[in-house]
Amino acid sequence: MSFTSRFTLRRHGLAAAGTTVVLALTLAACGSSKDSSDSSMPGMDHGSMPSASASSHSMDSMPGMDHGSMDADDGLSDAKDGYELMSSAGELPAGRATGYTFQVMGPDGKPVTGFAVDQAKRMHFYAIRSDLTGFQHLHPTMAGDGTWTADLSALEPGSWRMYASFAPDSGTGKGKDFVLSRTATVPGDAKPTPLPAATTNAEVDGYTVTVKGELTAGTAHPMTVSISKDGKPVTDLQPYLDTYAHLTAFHEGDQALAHLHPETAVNGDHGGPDLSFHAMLPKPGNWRMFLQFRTGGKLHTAAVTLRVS
Ligand SMILES: [Cu+2]
Repeated sequence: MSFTSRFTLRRHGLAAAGTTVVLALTLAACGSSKDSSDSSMPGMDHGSMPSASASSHSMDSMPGMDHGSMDADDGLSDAKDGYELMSSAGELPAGRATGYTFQVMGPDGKPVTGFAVDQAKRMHFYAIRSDLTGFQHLHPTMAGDGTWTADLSALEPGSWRMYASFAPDSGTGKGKDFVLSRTATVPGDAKPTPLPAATTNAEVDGYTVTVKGELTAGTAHPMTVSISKDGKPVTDLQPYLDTYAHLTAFHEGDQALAHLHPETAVNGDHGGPDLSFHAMLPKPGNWRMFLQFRTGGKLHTAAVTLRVS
């Protein structure tokens, strides 16, 4: 899906919501019944918009495909629609860089070797510990037989989840986005870190990231991320993976993954300070969000806890 059509959808959603609010206020002013504020009014159903799915970013899909299934999109399963994430690496060493090797097995029982480029890469890989610390976002390399290797930085002891995000470019899964994951244990004395409290600000490398938006589970909402430095708006964001910000969020407790896509079109090395997202988080609770952006050739990763009601 292009940025243009995504933007159009968002504009449509905002317009519909704005209309509804005005309508509700008008009815209330006329002394109408409580029904006027019923959230089931036409135009309020953001969840039905095609771009609502948190991890679905391929909209040129086949008819009949189910973009609305949240269970299939939380990234917690190792298999979906005949595709399976396979790895023999159930245990990984602590405290040093290590490779995580895996394959995606297709419905035909063979490793998939053909993947579509999405956000500049054929495979996106994430690692997170069960307490939502230690986030890593990597782009593994594939050998000819379909074996991928993700070069992980040092891991702390504990229980980890490894996610592969990809779209096959042939077979029954062609054009469909998958996020599959497996757990891995890192032996040693695991010291869980309490999740930082929900907030709207985060600091990283001298930058301040501010998040604006009311988030409700299962409903798409506009969300704005603003980036400043030394109190001044940042306007020199460089493209990173075809966007000005890459945003991944993990749910406290079960490590469900949501991938949010900026709607702001990319145009050279002068992005910012405001980035618009279509935020769709499938479950209520706390989400640890990792926002990655690039300036001066350097990648920054800000982490912020979001409360979703
Ligand atoms: Cu990636």
